[in-house]
Amino acid sequence: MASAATEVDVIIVGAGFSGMYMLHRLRGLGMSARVLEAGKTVGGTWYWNRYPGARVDIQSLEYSFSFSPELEQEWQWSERYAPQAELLRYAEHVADRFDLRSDMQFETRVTAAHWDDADQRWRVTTDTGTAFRARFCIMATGCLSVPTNVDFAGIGDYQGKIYRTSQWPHEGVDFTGQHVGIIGTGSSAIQSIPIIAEQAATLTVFQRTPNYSMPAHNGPIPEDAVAAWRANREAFRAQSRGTPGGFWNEASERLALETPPEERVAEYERRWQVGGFRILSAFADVPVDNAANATVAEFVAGKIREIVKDPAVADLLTPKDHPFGTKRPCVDTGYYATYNRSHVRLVDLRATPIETFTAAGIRTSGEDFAFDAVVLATGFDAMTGALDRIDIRGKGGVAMKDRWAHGPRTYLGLMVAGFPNLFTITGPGSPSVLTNMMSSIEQHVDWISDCLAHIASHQQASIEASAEAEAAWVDHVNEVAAMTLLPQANSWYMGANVPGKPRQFLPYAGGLDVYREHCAGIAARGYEGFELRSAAG
Ligand code: FAD
Ligand code: N01
Repeated sequence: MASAATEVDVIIVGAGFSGMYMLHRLRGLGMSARVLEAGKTVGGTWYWNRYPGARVDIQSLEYSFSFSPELEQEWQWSERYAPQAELLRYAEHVADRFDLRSDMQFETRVTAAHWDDADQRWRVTTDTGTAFRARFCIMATGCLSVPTNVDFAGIGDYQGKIYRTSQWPHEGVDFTGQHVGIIGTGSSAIQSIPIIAEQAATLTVFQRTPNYSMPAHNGPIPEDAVAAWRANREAFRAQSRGTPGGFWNEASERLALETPPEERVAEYERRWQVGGFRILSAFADVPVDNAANATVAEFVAGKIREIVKDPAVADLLTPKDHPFGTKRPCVDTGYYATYNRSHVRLVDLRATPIETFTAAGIRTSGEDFAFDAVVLATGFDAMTGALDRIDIRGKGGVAMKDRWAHGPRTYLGLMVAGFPNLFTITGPGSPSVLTNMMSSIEQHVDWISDCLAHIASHQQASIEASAEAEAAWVDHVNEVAAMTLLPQANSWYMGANVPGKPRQFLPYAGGLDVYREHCAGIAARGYEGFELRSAAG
């Protein structure tokens, strides 16, 4: 039987980095809050994604909270790109240090959130039967927290083991001596393939679309770099905040098409040697001009040809259907070189598609494969997936899913017209997944906190995005995306990886620096585009 609803000021859904920091800030405002989380502990992404090789692709010194200088001084990252276990330890440490768990409820999935216009409260229900009434509801449900439903024919008949990268067993998996297949060549696959190949007797990679990947050149962070960071952390953080990506990436104003070819290649080479995303910001015209973009695409293709010994395999691994950077590029350790190993095989699903799973393994149009285990690295229902799975109803009982039937509509990625007092952290229409997510999370949480403080100090009862402001923002998000090459790819940014999902560029491509200023201006002008109402209406 459902229990009586517990009353709190704010319900936060999700205990990843967004939900954790949101709770911390709400405590500072003196508001009561409860975090509801489906997983068993904090960490979100880093709790669920435990596949071999899982680690960040933004350097850890920047992919970490900046809100507490003390936290920063006491935490030491072991590597430039921290692995999943360390990120989870970090999340646990933050939870303990700021005593967050006492207001968190784990193994609790929120199933519905309904706005009650009469008493101006959200009614939140969960799969455990616990229910809540809250003035505010904050969705910290994650952009990449719901795996896609891949529905391969015959998958139920398969007798071997199936593992999803995003729901990896906590005890780990030992592939030693096994024949393993992996479907997908996105970031999760590209990180795990080299490590699975170390263990497995054979590894067969089923590729539908090749991705661009850059070397991480991972390793310990040099001590002098850590010392410099500690001594100047505020300046480093300010520098990151002033960038479009929320991390410092040596952005250049130079144009690829106006740079002599040898100089251009030398610049790509220098940045390739630094590793990670550095090559992305080599020239300002690469994200917006196909000819400029082709210069970096050809450079990376050359790298693939250099590393992969079999020219046919190198060719298969070379992206041809999307400009560089229009699908999230990957950062790897030894990915391309793994294909030089004799027990690793690449299968081109464009030439020979998967027809069905069988009891023994996978049948493509060309061949039958037998596997002890198959890994699904098939991605996420990004940005809207977690919200779609909650029955969210706003004013007049309107379902968010229906409002968003033709694609998500938000104001700033923060609020939705008709859904008062409901915020989305890194929601669709915000820079989010195009940035260092830690920077975007902190910016959103800080903005929401300031907004709630404003509401309290002005004795307001509710805030809601106006339909006009929302429509203008949606247009702006689309216009900005159209100025770039980003919509040219069939990417999850476009919703293209989920059958039936409306095609719309989901994040805001205008840059976190520009967006941050925009959000600050809106707040300074009395929350322009938002309707604030007192209890009397
Ligand atoms: P999440 O960490 O996704 O947390 C959301 C939480 O909400 C989850 O724990 C989920 O269980 C919970 N939840 C969702 N729905 C419900 C519900 N109905 N009821 C209860 N609980 C619910 N970003 C970067 O910037 N750099 C990186 O290097 C990077 N690496 C990544 C690697 C992987 C493998 C993945 C999948 C993503 C990566 N990201 C990266 C993006 C990453 O998701 C963010 O960096 C960040 O961790 C998001 O934090 P969050 O709290 O917003 O969301
Ligand atoms: O998922 P993806 P991901 N049959 O969607 C293929 C973050 N992240 O989990 O491209 C055959 O990128 C699909 O093929 P195609 C990061 O933001 C970061 O790897 O659709 N194949 C693709 O190859 C990232 O972008 C890190 O043709 C199918 C793959 O599966 C995001 O999370 C690490 C298929 C899915 O790739 C998602 O990454 C991990 C089918 N039916 C994740 N369905 C870091 O490095 C899908 N595919 C920090």
